[in-house]
Amino acid sequence: MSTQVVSVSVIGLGYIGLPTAAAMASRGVKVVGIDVNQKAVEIINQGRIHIVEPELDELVRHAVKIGCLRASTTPEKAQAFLIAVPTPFKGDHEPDMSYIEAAARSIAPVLEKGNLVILESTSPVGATEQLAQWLSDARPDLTFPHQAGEASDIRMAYCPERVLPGYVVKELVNNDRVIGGMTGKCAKRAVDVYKTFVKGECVITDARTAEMSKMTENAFRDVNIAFANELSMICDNLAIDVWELIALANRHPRVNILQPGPGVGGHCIAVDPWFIVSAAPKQAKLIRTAREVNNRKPEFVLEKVRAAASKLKYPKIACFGLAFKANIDDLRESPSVEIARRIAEEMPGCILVVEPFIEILPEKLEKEGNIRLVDIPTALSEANIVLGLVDHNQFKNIASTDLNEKIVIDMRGMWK
Ligand code: SAJ
Repeated sequence: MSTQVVSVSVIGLGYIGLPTAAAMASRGVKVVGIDVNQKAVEIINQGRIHIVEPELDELVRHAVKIGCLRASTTPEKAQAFLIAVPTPFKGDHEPDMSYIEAAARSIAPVLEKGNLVILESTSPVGATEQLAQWLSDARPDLTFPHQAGEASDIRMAYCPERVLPGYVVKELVNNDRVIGGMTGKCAKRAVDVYKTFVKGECVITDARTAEMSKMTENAFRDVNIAFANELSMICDNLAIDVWELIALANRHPRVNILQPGPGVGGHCIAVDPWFIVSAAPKQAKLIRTAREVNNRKPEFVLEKVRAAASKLKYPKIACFGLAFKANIDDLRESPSVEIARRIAEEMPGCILVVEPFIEILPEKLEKEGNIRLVDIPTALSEANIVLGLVDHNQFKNIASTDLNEKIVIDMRGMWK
């Protein structure tokens, strides 16, 4: 029988925590979001948002207005706790679990018998067991599933998200969810929480398989993008148009090659496969190589830019796009930002940047001191080398006649 979910505390109000909190709250669950960022807490309590994600502003505004969502910097009692904090990797590609550990320490004092703790952050296999250990270290008066199994006071589960930035509000509701309980009862309690707002199927498994499934999904994508990126470098060498080649090959009923680009960015695909590599270095050969191929792509782009610049007396390079993918403002781990920075470093005074989704340059580029953020017409009138890095809609609409006189290096196949 399902338990009615009345109150949930979401720890971490970022790109995943905030939409999840708002989605549950909009269905009448009393949600308290906890974040260490005081400014974000204030903004959310005003019914506004501190990140850019389509439709999220309206969802949060509504949830706060009906009195079901509020934010705080201090954890408080709830029926269920959902942890959605970042898991970056450390210098050696080992997952950095310090945010999860800090979240555990912060909720431990308010935990009560009967509570459910869900981990959503992308995590290595074994992370949920580790979280249970941290919580039990802090609360020896309570029992946890790794000690007491189905008889434990606290239920624990790992439930990864798989939403696509830019479509988070829709995908949160419609995607199927993997629900990995540390025991069967743990999984069932977690399904009750997700069923308050998820229309997709909630598929039950154990916590370790659920942890691995999240990393597997992103590694699958990384390997496939690496295949496209490797093809693009092979085709460059053989003077074949890779975009045409992929379109032709994809006419095969069982072939579906992804698109090459300047590299892989974002906070997920460029990060998560390393967790598999660091857990199983001997076996994860293909996954490691894919990461290396994708990481090398910006250097390939730079080689193209250097070759073009060497042909001109006064090269002026316009980089089109900084975001990690099309039609979003997110610059995290973006290969385009690194490419622009390297051009500014190697060819001072020669670089313009066009990024319609931002108003000021990120600190990393501002620091260079010689990069100008300009609009499309300015870039087209001043530059003699045009470098296409992100296929934003605004860029796809540039007329081919505007590019006639330029050296065009198109990493997204948008100006064919
Ligand atoms: N990219 C290419 N070629 C392609 C597709 C993507 O170069 O054909 C590049 C993009 O430009 C970008 C990067 O890959 O730099 C990642 O973009 P993406 O759209 O594939 O994925 P993300 O990082 O925005 O979101 C991913 C999604 N994972 C999968 O598709 C397996 C999303 O469902 C996950 O929820 C998210 O990671 C996450 O949080 O892990």
